[in-house]
Amino acid sequence: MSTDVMHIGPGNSVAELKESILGHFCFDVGKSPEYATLHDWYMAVAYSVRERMMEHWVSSLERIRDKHQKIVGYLSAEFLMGPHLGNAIINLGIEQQIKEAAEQLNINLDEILQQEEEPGLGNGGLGRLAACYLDSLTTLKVPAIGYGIRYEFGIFDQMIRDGWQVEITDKWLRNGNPWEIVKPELNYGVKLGGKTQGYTDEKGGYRVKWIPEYEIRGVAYDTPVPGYKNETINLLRLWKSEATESFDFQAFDKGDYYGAVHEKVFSETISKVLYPNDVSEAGKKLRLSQQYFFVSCSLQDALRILELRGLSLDDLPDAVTFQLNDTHPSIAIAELMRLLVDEYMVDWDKAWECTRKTFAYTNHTLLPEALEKWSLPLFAHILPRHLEIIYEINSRFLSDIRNKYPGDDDRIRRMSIIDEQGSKYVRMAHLATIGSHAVNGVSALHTELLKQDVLHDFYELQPDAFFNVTNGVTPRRWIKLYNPRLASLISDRIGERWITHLETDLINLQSFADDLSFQQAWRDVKKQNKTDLAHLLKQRFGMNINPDSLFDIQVKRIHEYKRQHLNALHIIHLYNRIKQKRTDGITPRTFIFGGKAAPAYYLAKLIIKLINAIGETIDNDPEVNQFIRVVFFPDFNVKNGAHVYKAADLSEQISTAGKEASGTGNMKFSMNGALTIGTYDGANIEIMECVGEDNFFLFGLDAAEVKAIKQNGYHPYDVYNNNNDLKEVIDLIQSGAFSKGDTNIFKPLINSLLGDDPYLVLQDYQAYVDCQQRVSAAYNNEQAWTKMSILNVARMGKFSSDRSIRDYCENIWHVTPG
Ligand code: 26W
Repeated sequence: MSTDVMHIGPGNSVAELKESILGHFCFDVGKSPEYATLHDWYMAVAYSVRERMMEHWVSSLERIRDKHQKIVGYLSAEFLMGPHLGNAIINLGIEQQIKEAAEQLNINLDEILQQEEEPGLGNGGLGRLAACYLDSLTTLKVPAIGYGIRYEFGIFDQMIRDGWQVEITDKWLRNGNPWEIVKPELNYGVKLGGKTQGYTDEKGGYRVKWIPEYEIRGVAYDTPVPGYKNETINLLRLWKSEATESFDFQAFDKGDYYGAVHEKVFSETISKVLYPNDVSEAGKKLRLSQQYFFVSCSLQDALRILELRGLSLDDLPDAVTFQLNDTHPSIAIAELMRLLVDEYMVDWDKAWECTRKTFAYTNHTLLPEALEKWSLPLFAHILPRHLEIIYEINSRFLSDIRNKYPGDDDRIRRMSIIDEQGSKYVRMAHLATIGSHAVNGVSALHTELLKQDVLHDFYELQPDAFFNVTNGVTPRRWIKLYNPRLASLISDRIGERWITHLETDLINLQSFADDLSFQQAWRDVKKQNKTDLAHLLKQRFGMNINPDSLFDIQVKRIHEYKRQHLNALHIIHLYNRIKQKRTDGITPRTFIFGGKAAPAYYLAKLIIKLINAIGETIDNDPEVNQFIRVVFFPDFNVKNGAHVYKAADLSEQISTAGKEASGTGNMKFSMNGALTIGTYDGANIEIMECVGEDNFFLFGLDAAEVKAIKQNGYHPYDVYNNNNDLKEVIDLIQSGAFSKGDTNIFKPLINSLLGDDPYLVLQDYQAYVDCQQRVSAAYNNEQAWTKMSILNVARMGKFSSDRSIRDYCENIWHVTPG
């Protein structure tokens, strides 16, 4: 279509926006404004804003059709996009006009924004990273498609009852979703189960056919992803599973009504719900089916686009690059081989070369329990043909290894895709590594550990295939949208270019670090943000916190390796000091926690209970709560993050060294003026290098020391016995002081700490408490603290996701930003 006729886009003046909102009210919401609910207004505003993306969306799609342009396909089982409306308004650059239009319509824009239910289609860091990356890809004008699953139920909503986490189903679609556009014509069949059959083709070659047990269908739901003020829109394409009609008909023909309905129910189950496990892999049949489902749809879609662009299969690696966001989509490697070899009759070697050139793999974790593996019987049951293909890939790969390292049988065992010690498994990280031309970790330390440890043999084989791309976060959402006061203060001094040029421009703030009036303005912003959070906690949960106290915040998934319980032990240490009237040097603090625990992760849930129990005890004790308070902010998610990062004085990044691959919350906090107390782990290290050691509170063992201490035999019980202060803290929990005399409830946690303490909480305890003492002292010097805070922000430019995406473009994808 000629693009001329497309110049029908609506204008962005206040009058036009107002008219558009009223128009959508009438034609889409279908109500008279008299009877409007806030949600009705939200829908009308959302449609009006979406409409303003459509013209550029269509022209951006034209670029995807340009055959000379390489497209990035970001394959991810999770996308934690956060609410769309506020972000779209910012990226389209229409905040002022929308605000005025809303005022003239007598509606409150903040209240409207609150109406949006966030699409919680992810667990934590990995899913949010995918969303930040889509923002940066689009802002950098790289044509990209995010491919994933349209879960009907995203991550559960968390409620706290009697201090315990309770999970509530996330019904994010119940009031409709104005951001997605269903594309019924974009649908693909996906086979599952059954068996394979060999046959001879017309040229006498041996071929294999897959005779599936089921076929389901994936339908595309597209959501526009706007770049920052650059008239570029990419797309997030999520697949919803449906029944294949032909199957229904077959069953109906046989008069098997129940069977047909059952088939339909089964088909729709595939995209029903997000697995709420962060880190630990579940090994469930449905999860493997989900992974295969979205990958298969996405690859078929990519091949369709290839054809649309007039290209052939030979062009695939130059036309598209697929990034595997962890191993969750790594079955794509076997699926592309299957498509090429079985369906397009490409010969194996050529298909393999094409596949390896097309894929790249990002690893997000070193924890052994998070490395995905599928038992052979389960795999064979769902994907019989893929298992054969994996065997073939493996046998060719291992024969290369045998040639290279003759007689090294142990190496063969270690590198094989199939784990054959005990029951057999397919190791997805090995498949992803072998089938990709590039493998990357997500922080400098993490990449080093990948090379030394988890993927060491692969690194030795092909050192040039390993890269580091340190994570980043988008300053559009995480500063401009969620900290508007700070954003305008920064822009007042250094202009607005930092929003898209964080690395080069933010540093200009440095020259104001000693400027007393700037410092005062800086403190005013923080104080207002803290007051906002205090109001919100009061209003929503009746909590009382004091904005004049130090806000010490830890928000992230609850996990032993992230050590929320170490934070809790420090709080009890302060509690003891206050009770013993040793309050010298105690700075008033509010400890704020937030985060979800995987529903089946008992110890994580017990940590939540402990935090709430300490909080409640302190609430009821005026002697203590004049100094400290502890609150647990329920249901931490992207939307709630809006109130949290900007209000922090201190950011807790206290994982056991070597365990947190990168962390991205650490970046959000520091960019918003919090100082970090942290271990030598993940991206903390690079943050500290950038902001300067003097502006960072480092404590505890480093990764090498953690490894050494574990090898030499770690005895947490001795640590406990040799440290009176620590002993008092642990004994107080055990005494039932926080559990109304119940001495049993926290036993599993205490037993774990005193037993083997796998995350070295006790070992790092004293260093942490001492470091917190330094924090308190530093906070009491207002000017020095403010200066550190300004320097933290000024020096965080590296951690923009724009920089990360540029790294991927240059080193891994070989794509030139537009
Ligand atoms: C199979 C179960 C499962 C589910 C999720 C295994 C592993 C995961 C993810 C890898 C968990 C995750 O979100 N990892 C986080 O990724 C972030 C983005 O790179 C990092 O910043 C975090 O350090 C890492 O924990």
